[in-house]
Amino acid sequence: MPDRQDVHSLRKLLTEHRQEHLLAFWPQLNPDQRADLLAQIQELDLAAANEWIATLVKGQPEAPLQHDFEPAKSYSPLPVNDDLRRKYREAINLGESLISQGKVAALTVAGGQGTRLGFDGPKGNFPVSPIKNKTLFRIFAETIAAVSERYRAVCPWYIMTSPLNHQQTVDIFKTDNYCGLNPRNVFIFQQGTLPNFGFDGRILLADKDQIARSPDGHGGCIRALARSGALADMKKHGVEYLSYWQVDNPLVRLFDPLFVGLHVLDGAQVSSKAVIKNGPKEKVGNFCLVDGKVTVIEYSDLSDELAEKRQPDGSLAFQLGSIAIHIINTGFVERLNTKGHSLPLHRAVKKIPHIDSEGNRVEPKQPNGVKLESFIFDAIPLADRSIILDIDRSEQFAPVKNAMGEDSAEVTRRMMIERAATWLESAGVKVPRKADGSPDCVLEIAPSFALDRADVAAKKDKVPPIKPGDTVYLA
Ligand code: UD2
Repeated sequence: MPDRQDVHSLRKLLTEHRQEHLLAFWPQLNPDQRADLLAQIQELDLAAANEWIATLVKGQPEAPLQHDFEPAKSYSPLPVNDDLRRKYREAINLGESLISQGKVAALTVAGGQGTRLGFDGPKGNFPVSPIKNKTLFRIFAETIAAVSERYRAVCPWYIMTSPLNHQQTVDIFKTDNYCGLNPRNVFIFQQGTLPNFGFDGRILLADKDQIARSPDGHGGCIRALARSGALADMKKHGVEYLSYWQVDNPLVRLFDPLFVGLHVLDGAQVSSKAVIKNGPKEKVGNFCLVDGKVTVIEYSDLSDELAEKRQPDGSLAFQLGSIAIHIINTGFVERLNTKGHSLPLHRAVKKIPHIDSEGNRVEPKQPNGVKLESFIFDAIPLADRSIILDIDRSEQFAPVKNAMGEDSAEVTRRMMIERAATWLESAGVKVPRKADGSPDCVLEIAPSFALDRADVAAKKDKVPPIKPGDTVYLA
């Protein structure tokens, strides 16, 4: 039970920071609610909040640095000369060796709300595979199991959730028996949250005893990895590299030896996969060099002029799109934490449910405030070195983001079927196709059957003949 003095000094402090309204309903709260609210207020960093209010809530953030600003360079999907052929071979060998030694772990960020998809519950539980309706989590789990089997290695999986979906995520894994993985190798941890602000700089109340808060962005994983004990767990198990991806992409190639190997050979601390953008305005970050450092500039921050700029061959000047697939050194995560480096915050103007000064619930129809979040790609320029590997989109990137249209589950399923078809065709299997070129069958390849084309080629004899209209599941 908080004593009077505590409350008095807190009220004084809040008044100095123009946040005294957080105690407006104090007389109506019971002792538990009071203790809870007090703890929430004590956790606030009011000095930092003042700065955020000035620079991000009331003020407009600065435009990204424009001087010495040019497109970044990348490794191409396939080596283009003998030197690179040698280097790619060396990288694959090194990557395979590191994975076999258990030095690489998986890290999924899954703390987002998935509002655009309109799916109730953690997005990882969204059923997406074309025949078996496997969830995203299950596809990743089966992939990790297959990688672990291929390299005879322990491949731990760290999953970041947020208070919005943590318990549900844990329950899903328990109910699904960790999708066949050893629970000891699945570490589910929560990211932090940040308070939400009205446009006037006041922190919003979600209820009389609750400060409105939201997850601190996928960049929050840097701090959450340390705070949750995940980093210590990695250290204990000798993990040195994290294969990072977002929960929405079922085509992701986890534990990619080429990517791991190039990253390590080049002495990088954070590296990224990229796709060639499908147009100047595709909603992905742009890989740029700012003052010689690889930096991601969000699509909304790249001027139209630069977005449209072309090279002499007609291709986009800023063509490397960020798809949020990275290799991150655990030592780098540790360094960022010990140096107290926090990633910069970005503002997102949102409709934020809250209570008004009378205590009435408000469900705003128009944006009414600002949420703050940090982005993992802001860690890239903090690294001494960073490489980019350009990959073939149809092989590795098909995010489920929207209920309909672009990046919808329907498009993702189509891409999963198409990838299965090309893997089978490259192994010499005949796949029936329609007049428009799309597969005239529904195909699903389980990770236990194949992780890549080479696996399909090796198991070609196990594939039954495929007739038009067939449904073929290979496991
Ligand atoms: C992200 C990238 C975009 C591109 C695209 C590729 C940003 C700002 N943009 O766009 O450049 O790479 O992905 O698909 O990142 N998440 C958390 N905690 C949070 C917020 C998000 O774990 O507090 C996770 C979320 O669960 C998801 C991922 O981060 O796995 C991406 O979040 P998003 O859907 O908000 O990102 P998006 O699609 O706007």
